[in-house]
Amino acid sequence: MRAGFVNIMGRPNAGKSTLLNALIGEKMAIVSPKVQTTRHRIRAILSGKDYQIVFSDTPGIIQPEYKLHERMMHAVRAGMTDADVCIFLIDARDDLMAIESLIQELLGKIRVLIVVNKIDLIGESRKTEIASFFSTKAYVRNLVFVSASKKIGLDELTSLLINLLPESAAYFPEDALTDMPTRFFVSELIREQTYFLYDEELPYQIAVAITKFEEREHIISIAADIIVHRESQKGIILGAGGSMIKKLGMASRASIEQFLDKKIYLELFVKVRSNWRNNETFLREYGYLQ
Ligand SMILES: Nc1nc2c(ncn2[C@@H]2O[C@H](COP(=O)(O)OP(=O)(O)OP(=O)(O)O)[C@@H](O)[C@H]2O)c(=O)[nH]1
Ligand SMILES: [Mg+2]
Repeated sequence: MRAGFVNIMGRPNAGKSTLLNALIGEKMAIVSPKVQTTRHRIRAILSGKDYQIVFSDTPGIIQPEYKLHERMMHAVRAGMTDADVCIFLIDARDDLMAIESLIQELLGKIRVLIVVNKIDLIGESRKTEIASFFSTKAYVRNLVFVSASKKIGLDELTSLLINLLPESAAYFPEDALTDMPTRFFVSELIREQTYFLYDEELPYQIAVAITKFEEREHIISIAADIIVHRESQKGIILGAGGSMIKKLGMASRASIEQFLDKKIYLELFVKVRSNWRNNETFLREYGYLQ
């Protein structure tokens, strides 16, 4: 039996959350075309007959501008030190020198498994170029090419990970997918929809707090607050005559029902919490501080 912890890190938009979902085969982490989608360290567990891999998806590495960002980078650093294997995920089109400096600056002596994602977007010559660039680097433990969204190279990656893990008993029950609460995933699924419904900067200014989660026999009754930090944003979230929040509610409900495999009743409220991204009390309340 082999078991251990694998951390997935990398720059925003590399496809970390897409990779986690593809490896687990379930939607565990929200994904969007915009950068900085993931804010928490998200644990998801893959169990087989003789192995268990506990993955952590982490926020993309950025230069912190707010307390929220500092907490996001805290989640990245926490994952570095306690993992058996550190995956550094890159976009196949990334500037390799920039990736190298980031790895060296961030990781010091920790060696990484470089996973090159989005190979569906590059040709053979770029692949050769990437392979030769990393072939001589001391910080590289292994190099693997995948496409997370097209599901290419994932079995090879999983086998390699199992081989890199120490011999150990499983850490979690075999049927566990995560050790995080359902409420967390529900709030994330609502937040995910905001990336698709609202323009530009607004999703970055939003937090979602679940205020009610009541399981009844045939339905789960859920209420959530959409937190914004200015009064003007409240109007945008609501939309003319409440049209946008209605869309948000419908799209969220569909994705939560799919995730929980149960009917849900969802109520959304908008609350203004001035400058919440820099306020420790609010960050704690919305789950960004442990
Ligand atoms: N073409 C292509 N696109 C991909 C692939 N993997 C992920 N993507 C896309 O890349 C975008 C970012 O994916 P995410 O999984 O949210 O990226 P992330 O690294 O988790 O981003 P942050 O959470 O913001 O750090 C999404 O639009 C994905 O659909 C891939 O293999 N090929
Ligand atoms: Mg992500």
